[in-house]
Amino acid sequence: PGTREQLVAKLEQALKPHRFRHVLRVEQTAIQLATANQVDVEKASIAGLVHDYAKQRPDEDFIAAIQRYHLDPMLLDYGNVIWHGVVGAELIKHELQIFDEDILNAVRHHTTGAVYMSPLEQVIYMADYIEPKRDFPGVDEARKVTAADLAKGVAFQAKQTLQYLVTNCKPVYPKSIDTYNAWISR
Ligand code: DGI
Ligand code: FE
Ligand code: FE
Ligand code: FE
Repeated sequence: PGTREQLVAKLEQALKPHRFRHVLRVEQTAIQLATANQVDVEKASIAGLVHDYAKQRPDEDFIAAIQRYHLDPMLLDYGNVIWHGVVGAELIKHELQIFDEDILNAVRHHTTGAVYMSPLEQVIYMADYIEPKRDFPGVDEARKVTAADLAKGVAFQAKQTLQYLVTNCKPVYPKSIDTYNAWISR
């Protein structure tokens, strides 16, 4: 994988400037959450940097990867919003040579969450949601809840996201519902 500087350079190439700056903010937020929750800070940095690596890839790249890596064909019913994490992790593994499964799972689950999330996965899921430039109703509450209790932050995001999706008539990826059910009682 090389040094952080080499990784940052690859991300700057792969992403538009606004998305690249988001990624740097997620990295910093992830480092803070990792420090507060006894999570490996270097893994948090790498996962924060790469979590949206595939966000700006064309649909054809994801469709090809779903076939090449034998991922669930049900994924074809969704789009970039779901693919850039779940399928993006495979692109990261093969193109950036990052093989740490905890980091790859943090990427896979950063949009929808998952029933089981390691502390690193929770850190990335929350850092993406509350990085300093995020500005949506409830984000300050999300920051407070997450600072007090990381798992409660996960539950908060799962509930808010599901509510947002239903209110706006967006299709809900089954894993998003599983995440809600698994975390809401925490
Ligand atoms: O890539 P980012 O914008 O930084 O953040 P993200 O990957 O967490 O994506 C957030 C968006 O994903 C947000 O607008 C809600 C949407 N989303 C999350 N779960 C689902 C979903 N969209 C659909 N259609 N279905 C889902 O289950
Ligand atoms: Fe994302
Ligand atoms: Fe997110
Ligand atoms: Fe993101």
